[in-house]
Amino acid sequence: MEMGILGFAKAGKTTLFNLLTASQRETGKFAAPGRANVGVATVPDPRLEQLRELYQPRRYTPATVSFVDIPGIRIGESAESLDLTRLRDADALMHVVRAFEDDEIPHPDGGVDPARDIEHLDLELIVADMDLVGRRLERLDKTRKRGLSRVEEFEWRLLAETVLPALEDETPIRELGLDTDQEKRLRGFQLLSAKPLVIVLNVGEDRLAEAEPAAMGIRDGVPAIVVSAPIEEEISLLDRAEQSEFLAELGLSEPSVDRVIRASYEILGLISFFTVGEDEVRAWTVRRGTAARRAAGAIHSDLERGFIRAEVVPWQELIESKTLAACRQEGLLRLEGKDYVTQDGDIMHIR
Ligand SMILES: Nc1nc2c(ncn2[C@@H]2O[C@H](COP(=O)(O)OP(=O)(O)OP(=O)(O)O)[C@@H](O)[C@H]2O)c(=O)[nH]1
Ligand SMILES: [Mg+2]
Repeated sequence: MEMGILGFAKAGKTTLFNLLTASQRETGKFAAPGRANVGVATVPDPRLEQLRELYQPRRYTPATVSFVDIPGIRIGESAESLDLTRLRDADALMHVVRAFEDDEIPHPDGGVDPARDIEHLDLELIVADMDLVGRRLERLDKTRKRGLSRVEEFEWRLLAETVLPALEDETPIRELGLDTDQEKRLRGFQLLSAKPLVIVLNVGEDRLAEAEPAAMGIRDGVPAIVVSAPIEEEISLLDRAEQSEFLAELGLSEPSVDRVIRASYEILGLISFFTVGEDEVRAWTVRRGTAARRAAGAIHSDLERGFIRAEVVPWQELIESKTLAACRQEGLLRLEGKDYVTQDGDIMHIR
């Protein structure tokens, strides 16, 4: 699962990408078109850290999430821009919005205006989708004269009667509440406005506390997170004790990049289950709603094939009881079959 970072030029996308993925890609230059940065972020998880303390394992393996960072898109050029193509493979999108003032770094579109950029980017995604849907409809219209198959007819109706009118009305597809069949039909087109979206406002150091995403015309259902890239950079250089002190001074309970990573994980529809032992304490990533047997496949395909039952206990109960044996004795360890829906924070032992 991959999160696509996009936005207009000089918003701080690559700076944020570096912080998220502990990379050192070049920032500040106009990134060459077509060049994308790809990296992996560790998902911070206090639950897993508590389990590490309990087990003191030889190996500790948190969940990860992938990010791809593309050069800033140019207003009005989305449909032709090669770089947007790179985002079609992403499972969700993150719009990094410039909200910091800096005279040395000119905003490519005049003054700094987050609300305008948010509206423009929503529109760029819609225009790119309209282009694609329009071309597909043209082709279907031609075939239509000879008669469409049932599947093609379903697709034609969906595109012509639901999707295109919505886009023309400037409504992103993610807001249409499509049913599973419709979503499946559209999946192949990888429409950008259909992907879940998170907004990250990159504000100046002095404005971290007072930034107000609510006033910025962010569409309903789109989560927004405020970060300040320079502050996050400073935080990342401190050791843990200094970090918490510094964060407390800023009135934050954790680094904002941690929240960005977690929000990404969440919007991708991912949850973690854990396996524990002296050898390894580890988080495994599955989609929300995954049945136990499929979840076992995340660990190893043999476990999926040979799945009989899973022993399951919520992580808090293991922390309280200290050992799986104690959980078993207290009757907290449940035996679940292949159709059990894996819950976020489950400790699983597959048999
Ligand atoms: N003052 C200030 N400068 C920032 C902040 N965030 C990023 N910058 C600077 O802004 C410049 C552009 O940052 P990048 O991360 O390269 O921006 P980008 O969005 O990746 O730009 P493109 O890839 O060209 O679209 C760099 O010089 C950063 O150091 C911020 O919060 N405050
Ligand atoms: Mg960049």
